[in-house]
Amino acid sequence: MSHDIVDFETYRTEKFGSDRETARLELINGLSRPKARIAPKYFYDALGSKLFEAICQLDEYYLTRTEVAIFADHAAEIAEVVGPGTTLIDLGAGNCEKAARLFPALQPNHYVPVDISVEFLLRAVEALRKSYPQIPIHPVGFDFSESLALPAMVRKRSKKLFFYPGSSLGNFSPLQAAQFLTRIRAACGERGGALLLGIDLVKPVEVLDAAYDDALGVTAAFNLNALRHINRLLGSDFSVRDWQHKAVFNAAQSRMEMHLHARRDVTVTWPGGAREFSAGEGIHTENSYKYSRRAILDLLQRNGFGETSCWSDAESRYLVCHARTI
Ligand code: AVJ
Repeated sequence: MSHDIVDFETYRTEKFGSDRETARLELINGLSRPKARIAPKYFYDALGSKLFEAICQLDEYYLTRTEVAIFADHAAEIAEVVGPGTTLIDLGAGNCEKAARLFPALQPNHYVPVDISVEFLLRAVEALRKSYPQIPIHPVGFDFSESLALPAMVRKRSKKLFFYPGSSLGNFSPLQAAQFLTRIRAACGERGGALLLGIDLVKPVEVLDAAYDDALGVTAAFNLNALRHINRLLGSDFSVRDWQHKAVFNAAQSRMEMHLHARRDVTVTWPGGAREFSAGEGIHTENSYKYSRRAILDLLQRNGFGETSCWSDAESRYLVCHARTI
């Protein structure tokens, strides 16, 4: 355990020494725009990660359980396509549950969970090591949305399988998604590698609305919790009570959007700055793009991945794809 912390700290200081300052500047930039916005990665502090786990248990949030069912129903075929002896690199591992469920079928040689929420990740890894003592686990804590600069001991491994489930690719704009896939392609190296992707599909708006504005209000809490996280990072004084969760489907862009709307006129201050919001004004906190099967296959093909195999559920709500580097 202590080995991981040292390992992580060393890596972080070398490569990402100014993470906190970068976050501060990025937040100030987003909050100061005419249309205020923050990146969805700010949902995921320790409480945010727990709230997301709770979202995954909601009836309305079909994504997680549909994906779980696809992986369970097609585990043998997926393992066949993947082949033996991979280094499984789990981007946004969270509680590592999804990858762990694939261990029996995939039998990876090595597991590399990557997540921005480090304490949460290390706790999950501790438990995982007890269940799978035979699989070497090398957790890495960093924000892979900006760069995929993995530690050398991971970089030099062959047969890399990047695992990017949970429709997280949907958080990127199509252009960012293309750039991200290109980075994964490069990180696979020249001896080839592959990507195992889970992505949400386009569907009737009522289903989407319910999934992003659930009856219990867990998604609202998840969205609002970003303000508490920002207060800690920025020293700002957001009062959660002043804000309201909004979810809306943007059909033109094929994306679900989450916003926080000011319930009254609000002034938010932080060391060195401030922003006024009038009642009803919003902060855009997330885009969750919904793809057609065609669109995702095109995106993969155009950005270095081919020989694609796909699996879906009976209602075509969700898609899992395996694609090799080309
Ligand atoms: C983890 C990005 C896939 O977009 O559905 C859940 C996050 N946002 N409820 C998604 C989320 C609102 C989620 N992803």
